[in-house]
Amino acid sequence: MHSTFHQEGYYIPMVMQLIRVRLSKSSLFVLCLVLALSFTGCKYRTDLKVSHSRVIKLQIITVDDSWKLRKGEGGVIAADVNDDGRRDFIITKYDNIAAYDNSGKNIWIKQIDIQVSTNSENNGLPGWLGAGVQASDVDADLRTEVLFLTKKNMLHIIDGATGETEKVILLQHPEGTERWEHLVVANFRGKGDRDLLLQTTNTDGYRMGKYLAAYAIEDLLGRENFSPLWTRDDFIPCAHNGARVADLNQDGKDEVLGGTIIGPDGNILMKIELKGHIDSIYVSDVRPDIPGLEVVALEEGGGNRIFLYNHERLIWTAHHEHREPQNAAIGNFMPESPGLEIWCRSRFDEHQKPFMFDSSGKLISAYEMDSVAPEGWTVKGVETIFTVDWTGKSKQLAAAKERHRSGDVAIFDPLSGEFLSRFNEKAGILYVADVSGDWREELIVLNANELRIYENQDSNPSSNHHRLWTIDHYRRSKMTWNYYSP
Ligand SMILES: [Ca+2]
Ligand SMILES: [Ca+2]
Ligand SMILES: [Ca+2]
Ligand SMILES: [Ca+2]
Repeated sequence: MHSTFHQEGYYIPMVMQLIRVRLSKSSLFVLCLVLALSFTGCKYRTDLKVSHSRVIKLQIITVDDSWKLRKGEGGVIAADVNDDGRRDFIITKYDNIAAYDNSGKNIWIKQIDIQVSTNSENNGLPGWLGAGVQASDVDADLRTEVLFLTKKNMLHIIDGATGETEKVILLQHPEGTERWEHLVVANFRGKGDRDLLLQTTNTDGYRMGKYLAAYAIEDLLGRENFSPLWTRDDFIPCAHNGARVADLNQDGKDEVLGGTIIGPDGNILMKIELKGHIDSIYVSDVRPDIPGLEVVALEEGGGNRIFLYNHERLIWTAHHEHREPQNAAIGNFMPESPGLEIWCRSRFDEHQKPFMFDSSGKLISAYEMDSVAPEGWTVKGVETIFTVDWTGKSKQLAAAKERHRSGDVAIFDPLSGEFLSRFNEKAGILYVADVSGDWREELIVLNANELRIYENQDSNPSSNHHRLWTIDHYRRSKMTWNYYSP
């Protein structure tokens, strides 16, 4: 139990509990009973029918619950806010942003009109569950800054460790837009995290984030009349989430990822021929035999195709009976097959029929969710599907929550659909990242006013593996995700 904190006039009760749960097949019943007794107050129980993860640690961080809740508005990211080498948590909601350290202690909390939204096509970016926040050392003083936009079109840069405001900058936004709506710390000049990408949507009609502007952060910090490095008003974005950036060609500078790939100097490098719009977009080294990273985009409408491409060419397109892929998980789900596999959830509102392609675009798996989901799982299937390094083995798995309800969370094998672990939850938000530091990833669940972190304590078969945070596109993806593109 932590003490209480006073900050900015708020009184914030903090509770942090650490519970170790040991589960084995033989003692499952006894331990469920123990768990049920331990959690009488919050009616908590966990079920694992699994050999993958017999030992789970659950950390519960109680977050400020005085916030106004607007479903889907705001999100969660992990970042080392206070520079102690451990990942902390930033939670955003309507009119609020708060940071909790790795142990669960509140670092700071602010009531401010942060730019978060629900569906971007009606309300602008960052879209459902988009956190609308970035964290990095953007001025090279070896301290992390936290950056976010407000509804009054201000860019706030605050000191991560203290929450003190370093700079508030009024931005100019393009004609026909309401304000800048999405921000991504980027490296466009090869100087590291010293640049900022801004994105926004057209105010009228179906809102699409076609407006981009890139700034050098030192210009924003130091000049009265700063001008952008470049701007564009013709970016082809994913329809439902903000732009992502990654160094596709590994030349030390970031590209901006969408239906168009924009180079670090603002020029269009590549454009895919969409008939519909992009529902979901990802970046990874899907094809290790091709230099650099590849982008996966899922099309809604047109041919309902999956596109694999990079900064210079289309590698392939594929479809499964022209069924809408809608959401995906990209990972090493079949280690014996070269490269990464692409799992697609399918559109069906009920009775989803997922399918999977190998890295050459060949269909390798298709099944019905109803035949693999455990008893009582919603017929609406899964959502917020993250690839997860849970076991420490080369085969990756996927984590997701029950769709369209604050429900359970599960880890499943995308190849077979087998549900390996199910966690009894009321998950409003699911997020996956390595926050424990053993390189494997944890499941981070926002359940009402509790942030619940599930960690696999089973033996780690590759304990010398590099930390995932050292991979630039992992770090950027984990700061820039939303519901459609975890
Ligand atoms: Ca930290
Ligand atoms: Ca700094
Ligand atoms: Ca590059
Ligand atoms: Ca590659």
